Amino acid sequence: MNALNAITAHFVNPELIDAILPLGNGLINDTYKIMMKGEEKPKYVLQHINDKVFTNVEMLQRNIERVTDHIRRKYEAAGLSDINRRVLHFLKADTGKTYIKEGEEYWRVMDFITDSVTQDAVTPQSAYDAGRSFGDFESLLADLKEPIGEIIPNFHNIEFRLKQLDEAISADPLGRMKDVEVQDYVKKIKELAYEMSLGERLYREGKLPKRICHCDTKVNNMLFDKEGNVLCIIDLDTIMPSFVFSDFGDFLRSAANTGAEDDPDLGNIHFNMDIYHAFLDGYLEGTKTFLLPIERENLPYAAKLFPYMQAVRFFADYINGDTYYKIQYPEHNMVRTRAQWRLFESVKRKTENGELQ
Ligand code: GN1
Ligand code: MG
Repeated sequence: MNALNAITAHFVNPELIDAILPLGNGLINDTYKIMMKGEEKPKYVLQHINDKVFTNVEMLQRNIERVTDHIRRKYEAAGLSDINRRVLHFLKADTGKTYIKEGEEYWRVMDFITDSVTQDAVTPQSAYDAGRSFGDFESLLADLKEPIGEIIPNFHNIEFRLKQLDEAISADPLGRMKDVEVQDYVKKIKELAYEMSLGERLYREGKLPKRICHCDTKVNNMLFDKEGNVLCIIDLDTIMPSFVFSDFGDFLRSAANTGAEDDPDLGNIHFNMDIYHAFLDGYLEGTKTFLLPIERENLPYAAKLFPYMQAVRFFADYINGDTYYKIQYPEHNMVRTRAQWRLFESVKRKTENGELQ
């Protein structure tokens, strides 16, 4: 029995496993699909949990269980069909927990959602549906009584991310600060630091609440059915208290970008207004029972904040010597930084023109 089979054996009968194959392209965790003997479609998903990023695995799984149980109960009460394809379900291991520790490594297994696909691009129609889905997701969790831990403290706190960038600049382990382009990005980022920290200031002034958010609302963290309808929200690791800006802004960062997150050709990168408007309409519909005026008014700021914050995070990782994000080639984090910055500039210009409302 190979290593992956031995791990999976804590969750399912190993005699029935046919093959375990790579799945997806996340930047943090490694994911596999589990094929069972005599079945054509994958049955389960095996995931290695990156415990350098998610240091408290017990809290991580508790958060996810609370959220998925809560959503499942509401779907059941509403008499929804096909619930197993609409909300993730994690298997209990022979330890009684939804994860195991094997040596120094953590693993978990969930059901594979059949006949589903991920997409890297959206249409205005699917952007509207995504807005509804993430809005509904927040709305479903608005009355969750059990606490949800802040799994990565200060995850979307831009002041904290800027501080981490300062630390990277001081440490400069690979001497990357010698580069003129790198120095230029430091300058451009710092010039806008105060303006971009608006959310944290509103929070300190007691004007802006935190809510239970998904905090990684990239397009490829949704499953669609064959007809292109949103089926299920996945990648629940980063669910935590945050500003609604997280879910709104991070979705548009990937969905409204006409280029790739790491596009080396900056000419491909623009902020697509049709996607913005469609997503906004869906999101406002999904959140209408709770969204406050201060949250609504600042959604254009959120659209700007996320490419800015992601540029800061990729850039700090580049200066730190690529210790956080998986990279495919040595300059990858710098290419990502340029691409996110270009997107940020595009949104910023449109915000200043009054195009984002
Ligand atoms: C990471 O693993 P993945 O690709 O779902 C990151 C997000 C970033 C994203 C950039 C825990 O998400 O915050 O936006 O990469 N997740 C974590 O693509 O840092
Ligand atoms: Mg992901």
